[in-house]
Order: sequence, then C-alpha cells, then structure tokens
Amino acid sequence: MKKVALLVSQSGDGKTTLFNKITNSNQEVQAGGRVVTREVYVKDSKYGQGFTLIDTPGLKDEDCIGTSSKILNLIENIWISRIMVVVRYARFDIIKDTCKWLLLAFERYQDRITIVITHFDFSDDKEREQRQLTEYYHKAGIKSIIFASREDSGETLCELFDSEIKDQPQKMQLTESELLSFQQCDYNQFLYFELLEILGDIYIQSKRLFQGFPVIDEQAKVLLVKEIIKKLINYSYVKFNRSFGRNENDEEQFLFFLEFRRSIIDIVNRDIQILKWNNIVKYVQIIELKNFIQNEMETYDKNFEVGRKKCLQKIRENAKNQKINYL
Ligand SMILES: Nc1nc2c(ncn2[C@@H]2O[C@H](COP(=O)(O)OP(=O)(O)OP(=O)(O)O)[C@@H](O)[C@H]2O)c(=O)[nH]1
Ligand SMILES: [Mg+2]
Repeated sequence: MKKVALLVSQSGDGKTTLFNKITNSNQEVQAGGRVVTREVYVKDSKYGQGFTLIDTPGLKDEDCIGTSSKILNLIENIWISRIMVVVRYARFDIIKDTCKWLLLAFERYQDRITIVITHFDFSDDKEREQRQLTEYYHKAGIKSIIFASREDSGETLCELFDSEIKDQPQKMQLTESELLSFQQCDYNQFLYFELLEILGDIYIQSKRLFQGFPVIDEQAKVLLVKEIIKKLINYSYVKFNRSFGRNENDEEQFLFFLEFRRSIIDIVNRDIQILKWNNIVKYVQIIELKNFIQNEMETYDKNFEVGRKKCLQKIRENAKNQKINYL
C-alpha cells in the first residue's frame, strides 16, 4: 500500500511550497496576508521511493469551525501514514508555542508525527539549532524531524520525506475532545482581551495562594495543596462567569470556556511544578495533583454542554461540504 503523508500547520508556514516541490506542481503560494490554500489537494510524490502527499488549508484562521471540519473530513476519507507538522523557523520560544496546540491535538498519534521545520535557510547557525530543536522534540516524545530550506530541490525533499514515512497508512480517529482542541476563540479580539485580563488576575491570585508553605507532614501538605487548587479553580470560574456568563451565544461562550480551561490547567500545573522544584511536593504526588486539577475543572464542564453539542454538530455538518481534490 502506498504511504500517505499529511501536511498540517497554521497558514503561511510553507506547506504548499513543500507540496509543489515534492509533487512537481504549481499550486498558489504567497507570503503573508491571507490563507492561500482553501481546499485539500492530494498528489503522488515525483521522485524517490514514492508516497502520496496531502496539502491542507492553513489551520489557524478566522473560521475555527472550518478548521475542525477540514480535519474531520480528511481523516474520515483518507488513511494516513504520517502527520507532517510544518513549523516555520523562528526564535526558539516562538517555535515552541506555534505548534504546541497542534501537538496536543494529535498527542495520541505522537509516534506518527514528523516535525518539518521550514524556512531553515534563515538560521545563522544551522548545526547548533538543528541539535537544539531535535533535542527539544525528542524530549517531547517526537523522534522524527526534518529541516527544509528554500534551496532544497524536490529530489532532496522526497529523499528526506521517504526516510521518515515508513508506516503503513491507518485510519485515524479523533475523539470529540481532540476535535474540539482545534478550536480557538481569539478571532473575537474584544472578548479575547477580556479573557486575557481575567487570566492575568488569576495568575497573580495563584502566586499569592501558593506562597509560603507551613512546615507540615507529607499527607497534610498534599491535602493543603488540593484545598488551594479547589479554591483557585472556584475563584477562576466565578471570574469567568461574571464576564462570560451572560453571553447568549452558546457556541461562543463554550469556545471561550475551552480557552479558559486550557489556560487555567496550564497555570495550576506550573504552580505544582514550582512546588516540586522547591521540594514541597514529590514527583509521585504531581500525577495525583494533576488528576485532581482535571477532575476539579470537569465539575464546571456541564455548564457548557449546550455550546459543546452545538459546536460538534456544526463541525460534523460542515465536514460533509469539504472538498478533496485529487491532482
Ligand atoms: N525562505 C523561505 N521561504 C519559504 C520557505 N517555504 C515557504 N516559503 C515562503 O513562505 C510563503 C508561504 O508559503 P506557502 O507554501 O504558501 O505556505 P502555506 O503553509 O501553504 O500557507 P497556507 O496555504 O495559507 O496555509 C511563500 O512566500 C513561500 O515562498 C522556505 O523554506 N524558505
Ligand atoms: Mg498553502
């Protein structure tokens, strides 16, 4: 069976440029401004051992329901060997942030992910940065990474891709939560800033609550941390509800809750990590505490069920209208 590689990334990172070189095509590419590729294109590679390549529209654009629909339609119709997460070369901390959400969404398929760093011609110290990035992704559990530059020919890229795409294609499945993890809410700048403001306040509150731990025995310490987490999450939810509770658009309210939820879990996890660095809690307790955070957050999920259902329904409806073009 022919191997199949899927190119995914946010807009403008260089998917179509790779697609054009590898399949010897002439699809439109453009620097900046707007999402260029609007549909899914499928074509066989031109050189080397051979595989099928799929070019997709930039995932992070203003149409967030569309993003999930495109992914859903694709994985329901095409079996995939490898997910090539394309990331444009930039400063290290920016690179890390750029693909974090994508890697989270595909976490279960981690062993089928290859990171493709494009625009690598902009690196001034290729050897060192190649080593640094490879090490970073290895630690994150991703063993496969490719570096691509403007001057790379189709032959070179086919060879690089061939050596990473070894798996037989398989049908992928995404759970509802994974599908929703492609959702974003920053298209509504006004509400997004309001959310950032709330998160800033919660961040300060969390620093205050986790400060100055009394010397007590192990068991009591964990109980105290749990108490603080409970209090903090409750405080956060009250804040969120005050600003977003009256929003009558269920879907929008749910999307903001999703973003809020992700951020709160991030903030609290980081605090727990600091407690571990300061030897206040032990490594084994971290897992227990992380589960506790998840469970605490879940108690608020039920308030957004309507929005969640509406979003999923829209994604499923939309997926039926997505087009796949075989070139
Ligand atoms: N210097 C350099 N430029 C690149 C490289 N790859 C892509 N580009 C440029 O980056 C711009 C965007 O590339 P595209 O291939 O259109 O990006 P895309 O990911 O397909 O974008 P969407 O279709 O909007 O999702 C174009 O101007 C390309 O010429 C690279 O490795 N090096
Ligand atoms: Mg494109």
